[in-house]
Amino acid sequence: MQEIKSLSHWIKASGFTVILTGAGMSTESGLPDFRSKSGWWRNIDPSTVATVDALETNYSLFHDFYSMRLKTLEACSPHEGHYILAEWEKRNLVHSIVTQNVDGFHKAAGSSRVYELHGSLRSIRCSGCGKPGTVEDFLDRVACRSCGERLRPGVVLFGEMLPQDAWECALRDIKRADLVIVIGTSLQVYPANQLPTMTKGRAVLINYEAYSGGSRFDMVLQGKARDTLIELNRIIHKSKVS
Ligand code: BV8
Repeated sequence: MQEIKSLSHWIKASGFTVILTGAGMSTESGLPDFRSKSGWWRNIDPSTVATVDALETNYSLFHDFYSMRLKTLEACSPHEGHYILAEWEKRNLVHSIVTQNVDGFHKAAGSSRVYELHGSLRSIRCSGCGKPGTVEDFLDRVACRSCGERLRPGVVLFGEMLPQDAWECALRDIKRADLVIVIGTSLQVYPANQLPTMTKGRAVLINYEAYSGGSRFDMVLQGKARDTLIELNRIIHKSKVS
């Protein structure tokens, strides 16, 4: 496919490439995404569970939902696409990864400059004093061992601010990028969905479903993240040898 060949040239020519990923980056690891037909929100309204209100007034639903997410995560691991992105960072083909994902797979695959805009599912903390807790205590519904308050995953709930450092680093890198490659996201969630419009460089979208949003992209590749990254990596390796 000619477009994928052009993208491989853009990647090699770029002096500063930033990757922005969403849940579609991890579905081939076995983690459902959110808004696809088979996603988490298929029969759960996010505003009733991924909110501070749910944490405070409906802890059993909140706890059930995030316990299920944590148990699903334990059975899954990064796929070859995550490892390719980590290899590209080592080869200076990628500068950083901005992710909406809370699965920790980019770091687990070896990427080191990763900005987790929506936090991390496995980083449990007390909703009262903020002290760290363990996944085991959260799953067993053990209260905070310091203040007795409820434990929660360190994810950004709707209505919560994003971690300032991650947001600022992401914004700084995206603004500076020659090339931003957006992988596996419906771009429905603010303010992450504003990032592709903030780059001065080229913006490329790799997504399974057709994209109908407002952001302008210089290229849209409709396809799966893992297969597309494997093909891109093959072309880049081949051109390196020849
Ligand atoms: C904030 C909890 C203030 C963690 C999540 C009204 C209008 C507009 C905005 C708002 C509004 N009312 C409120 C808001 C703001 C709100 C928001 O955006 N709401 C939306 C939903 C209407 N945002 C917030 O509250 C944020 N905080 O704004 O604070 C502020 C202001 C300025 C600056 C800073 C702060 C906090 C956002 C909350 C983030 N937390 N959930 C959890 O449980 O995980 S959101 C949830 O959606 C996930 O975290 C996920 O990361 C995020 C984005 O979803 P995607 O990753 O895009 O996943 P999705 O399923 O949607 O799409 C996957 C795509 O991949 C699909 O297109 C699919 O086709 C594709 N795909 C699937 N498989 C593959 C694939 N592609 C390629 N290959 C594959 N194999």
